[in-house]
Amino acid sequence: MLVALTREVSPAIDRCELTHLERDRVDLERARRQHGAYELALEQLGYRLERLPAEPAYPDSVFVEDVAVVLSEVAIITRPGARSRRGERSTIARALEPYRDLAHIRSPSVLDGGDVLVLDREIYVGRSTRSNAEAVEQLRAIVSRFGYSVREVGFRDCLHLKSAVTQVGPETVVCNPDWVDASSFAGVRAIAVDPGEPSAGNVLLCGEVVLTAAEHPRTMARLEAEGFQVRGVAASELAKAEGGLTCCSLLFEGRQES
Ligand code: CIR
Repeated sequence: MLVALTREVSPAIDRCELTHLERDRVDLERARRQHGAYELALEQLGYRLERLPAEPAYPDSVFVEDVAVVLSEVAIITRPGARSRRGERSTIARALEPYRDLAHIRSPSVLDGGDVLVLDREIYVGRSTRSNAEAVEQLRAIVSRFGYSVREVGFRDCLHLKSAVTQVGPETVVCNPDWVDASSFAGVRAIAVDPGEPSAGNVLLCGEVVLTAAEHPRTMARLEAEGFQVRGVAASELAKAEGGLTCCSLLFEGRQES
């Protein structure tokens, strides 16, 4: 059973953290509608939705990806780089506990899940305002026993590593070459975003289907031309909060601990 863990958009989303964007009012109702359509798409793609209630005290709590990294062997609860987001962890940990052993990133480390790109047994961590070198070490100590390698990757001009690059298929990523150097990913083919769609490097791979933001039609066409099955969902409101498609869910195989 595949699970998609999501959380409703917080009524306080207008007070979200912003790093690279100017504040632009988020229409809460529209954000909720778009988020609901995203959840529906995940259900139609075979995921059982586990939806946490909105957290009025945590403006960015819809972006559940940043708070955990779920591998098949273990779920790592992160220590988000933004202080305002650290209170999001307890509810995510509780939701993941039935499915995985939990490990925790501890102070002085900070890590946002948006900086963690897992490609098979290689885990790439973007060094950012949200994720530091100590976190790379802690993550390595947690996952190396399961056969994962952890590598640090540089990037620029966007919030998270996965704002710039995400997986679209076996050994293939889509990326914005202005934000990340694709040669950082050994043995991986990189498809560049359309230059007019700088944020299009954040897509969500759901089995064989690549979920993309409908606002990026030219990159969608590029991916289709490369033979990928692509589905678009509107994601413009949460993009004002610097969130993309990966940010709004944690996807995993939902075997229960016995
Ligand atoms: C933040 O700055 O933390 C939120 N406003 C956006 C987080 C987006 N998450 C992600 O890219 N993984």
